[in-house]
Amino acid sequence: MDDLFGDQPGDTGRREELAAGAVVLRGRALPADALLSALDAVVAAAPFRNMVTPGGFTMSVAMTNCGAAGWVTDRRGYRYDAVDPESGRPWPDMPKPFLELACAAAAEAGYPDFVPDACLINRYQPGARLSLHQDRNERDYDQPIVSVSLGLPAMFQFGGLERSDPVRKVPLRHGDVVVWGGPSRLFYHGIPVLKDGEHPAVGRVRFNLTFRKAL
Ligand code: MD3
Ligand code: FE
Repeated sequence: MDDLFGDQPGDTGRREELAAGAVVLRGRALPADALLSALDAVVAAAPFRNMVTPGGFTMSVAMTNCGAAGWVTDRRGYRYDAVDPESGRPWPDMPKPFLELACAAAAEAGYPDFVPDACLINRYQPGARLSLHQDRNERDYDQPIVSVSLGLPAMFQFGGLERSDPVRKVPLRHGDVVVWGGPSRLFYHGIPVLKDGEHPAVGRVRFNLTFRKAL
């Protein structure tokens, strides 16, 4: 199997069961050229911004969205909105390479009917972090979340259904795709401070795309 991907790092093409319902598809987003060009187009229409939490903290992770709904936070709370609050316009359409990858990965993981309507795009520069949280702003927790990592590697942390549950660490690298469904859908998770580095194709940054059925 790995022979088919001779130009990619060793574990590409491998499928790892991280936890009940959580599947990593190593290197599933490679080659990432079409995704990265589509990302540029989304960001040109809806630039990255550091949003403010309801508690008044500016997030170190910069975010934008594409699709029918986008995840936003401000002093009023967390929610999905059809409109980019910075521009007053709808979020950019979900690019075809995004949608195709998300649907194919979900189908491989056992969710053949998954069609995302929201894609939250996170940008981590060295030093950025995302503290332990659950994703609970979506309507239907029976729908999985598909995440795609691009650029610098990160040590992803995930626990269980309680904030106090023990945490496991998993490296997520350029091209890795993870499908979070079933019991893992509401697991606490986060990204500790991103280490500095330089990715040959992406630069000094990590992007994460999370595909959701929000509405
Ligand atoms: C486990 N993003 O956007 S991706 C987020 O790398 C988020 O930017 C992280 O957490 C990132 O909400 C982690 C992996 C991930 C995404 C969603 C999940 C893991 C998840 C939802 C439920 C359980
Ligand atoms: Fe999350």
